[in-house]
Parts: sequence; C-alpha cells; structure tokens
Amino acid sequence: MHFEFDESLALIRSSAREFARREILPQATEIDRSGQIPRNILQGLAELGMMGVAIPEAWGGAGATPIAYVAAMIEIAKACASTAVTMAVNNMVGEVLLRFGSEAQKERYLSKLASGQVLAASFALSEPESGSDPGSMRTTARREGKGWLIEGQKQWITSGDFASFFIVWARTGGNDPALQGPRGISCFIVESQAPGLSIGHHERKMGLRGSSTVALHFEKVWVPEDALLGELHGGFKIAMSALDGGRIGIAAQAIGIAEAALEEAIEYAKERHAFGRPIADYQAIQWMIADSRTELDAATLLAYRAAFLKTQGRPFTREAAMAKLFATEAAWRVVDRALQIHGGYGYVAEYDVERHYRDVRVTRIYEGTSEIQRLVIARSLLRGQI
Ligand code: COS
Repeated sequence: MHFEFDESLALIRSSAREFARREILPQATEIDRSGQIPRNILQGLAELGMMGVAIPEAWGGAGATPIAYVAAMIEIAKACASTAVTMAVNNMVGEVLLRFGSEAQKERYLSKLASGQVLAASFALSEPESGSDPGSMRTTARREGKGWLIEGQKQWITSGDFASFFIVWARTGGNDPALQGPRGISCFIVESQAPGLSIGHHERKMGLRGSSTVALHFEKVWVPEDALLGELHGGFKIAMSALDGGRIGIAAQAIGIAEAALEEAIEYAKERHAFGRPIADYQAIQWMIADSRTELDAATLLAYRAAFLKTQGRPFTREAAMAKLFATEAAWRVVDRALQIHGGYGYVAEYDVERHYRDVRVTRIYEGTSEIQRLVIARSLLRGQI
C-alpha cells in the first residue's frame, strides 16, 4: 500500500495548484459577485487537461487517472468552488461520452469538450419533479422520421446557458408496461442550437453563484437517430454509473472548499487576539482545528479509495457514495467551525469563509443527497455485496 503520490500525480496536482493560485483565486470573489467565470479561466483549465483529466490524450484529455482527478479537483475547489463544479460537470459528461459514445460521437463531441474547443457541456437528468428519483422522469422521446422528438423540461442544469451540447435523458418506453420507471429511459446528445430547445429561468442560488444553473425546455426538439447515446432504454444505467464517478468529484470539491476554510481559520486564529492572547492559544479553538483536520484527512482517504477502485476498473458505487456522504458532511462541519473561529468577521463578505459557507452547503444535496448516499450504501450491504 502506498500513501504517496508518484511523479505524474504530483505533477498534475502541482499544475492544478499553481493555476488555481495564480489565475483563479485572485478572481474568486469577483466570480461569486458577478455570477460569471471568465472565459480565459475555463480555457486555461482545458489547456492544462483539467476539462478531461481521465480522458485519453487522443481525445483531447490529460490521459491521467481518476486519482489525479481527485487531486486536481481539490486544488481548483480550494480556490473557487464555482469553477470547480463547472470542471466537474465537463469531466462527467466527457467520461459518459468516452464510455458509452460511438466513435463518431467521441469525434464530434468528446475531443472538443476535453480540449476546450467548446467551453462547457451539461448533464440534463433532473426535472422539476424528479431529482432523487430519476426513474420517475417525465421528459419523453418518441420516434419521428429518422430520429426522435423530445418533449419535456429539465431543471438544475449546471452550465446550461453556455453549454454547447447536453446529455439528455428521456422516456422511450411509451406505454409499454415493461418499460416504465428506470427501465424505459434512454440517453441522447442534444446540441444547444437544436430548434425547440430553450433556456428557462436562471436560479438565484445561496452559493456557487459563479456557476450558472438553469432550466431547459424541450418543445418538439427533433434529434437524428445517431443522437442516441448507448443502448435504447439503457439510459438509466448510464446516468447511475456517471453519477458514481461524479460523486467522487463532489467529495473532492467539498474537501477543497473545506481545506481553504481551515487554512484561513488557522491563520485568523493566530492573528486575532482576545483577552490579551491569540485565540489560537485557547483549547476551544485548538479542538475545532484538530477535529477539522482529522475529519478532512479521513474524507480525503475515502475519496482516494473510491478513485483508486475506479482507476483499477473495480466496482466503486458504494465507496463513491461513502466518500461523498462523509466528505460533504465533514466539509460542512469544517467550514462551519472555520466561520465560528472568525466570529462576526466570518459572517460578512469581507472574509472568504462567508463564501465557503454558502458554497459548501449544496455538496450535501447535488449529485445525490446525503440521504440517497446512505440508501445506496445500505442497499449494497443488505444485498450482501462485499
Ligand atoms: N451503476 C449501474 N447500474 C445501476 C447503478 C449503478 N450505480 N445503480 C443502479 N443501477 C441499475 C440497477 O442494477 C437496476 O438494473 P436492473 O433493472 O437491470 O436490475 C437499475 O439500474 C434500476 O436500479 P434501482 O432499482 O436501484 O433504481 P431506483 O429507482 O431504486 O434508484 C437510486 C436507485 C436511488 C440509487 C437512484 O435513483 C439514485 O442514485 N438517485 C439519486 C439521483 C441523483 O443523484 N440525482 C441528482 C442528480 S444531480 S446531476
């Protein structure tokens, strides 16, 4: 067993760290305030291979591993969680294309996304009334000529307003009783210019304000036969396996946000004086710092274990759920303690910890709530999976 990075992993981590510190961190407050990530940041990330960390170089990616992806994601999230989630979704879409796409689909979409020729793509699974239970989605696709006609609505779509294409899930089973629920769902690639596709309202969010979140409306959106991704009616499993990988990414994102908050809290505790001494001298503060570091290390080990299994091509559904559950809950506690250490200053926008507090909260919700992660973990144990 090795607990150290080899040279290539260390290189990916240091290039992500350097880019994050030099290009992203100085703009993080403005990204949060303006609601936009500068184009040059997204392009710079793509040039470093960060928009397709585990995508082979032949398709425009960095040709690295899911372990490297965790290392890079932590660094980017430490600087700016909004930029990190944009990167996370691009990587997730890229991995879906790599695993399930035809050669033609990879040529047309994957290489452009991973290399940065297009800035973003979106994952359009959730709907206004179907989030935790995607098997109940209502968007439909029915055959029309030599293609499919998609109708319905999607919600909570990250980067949806500037994505060049979308991976869209829709019901293809019609009224067939054997194709209801998760069984009758297929996956399509829909280009943003497709007639009938429109961007709906932009969410005004508590955090991650630099990352856009929109609704999508599909009014008789026709796509050709070759827009089908993977097998007909096989879309639910594509979504589930993409989310398995995505959950490792969100664990890493939460760890990155909390790392930043903890570092800032330690600095603040050393500088701030109360009753004639730095507050770092008080045991109450020391225990908060000690608990935070311990929980963050445990979270990081869980994230790397899940990424290790994924790298090895072994099952990792449960381990990804455990990593996401523990890391996001721990990160929330760490950021909350960091804010507490800052006292009143933690509650105002002057200090970054206020942004981290808003940003970290959603990690317990998106890509599967903590409750869904517990369900995934328990089901796997009760089925006797080792
Ligand atoms: N990888 C591959 N296949 C999977 C899978 C996974 N991780 N999880 C489930 N499946 C398969 C099952 O094996 C089953 O296949 P069969 O019909 O051949 O047996 C099929 O998918 C349906 O699985 P299941 O019956 O478990 O589906 P449920 O509707 O009960 O849903 C949960 C399972 C709750 C785990 C799923 O709905 C889920 O993850 N929900 C959260 C969704 C989410 O994260 N939303 C946020 C999106 S933000 S982009």
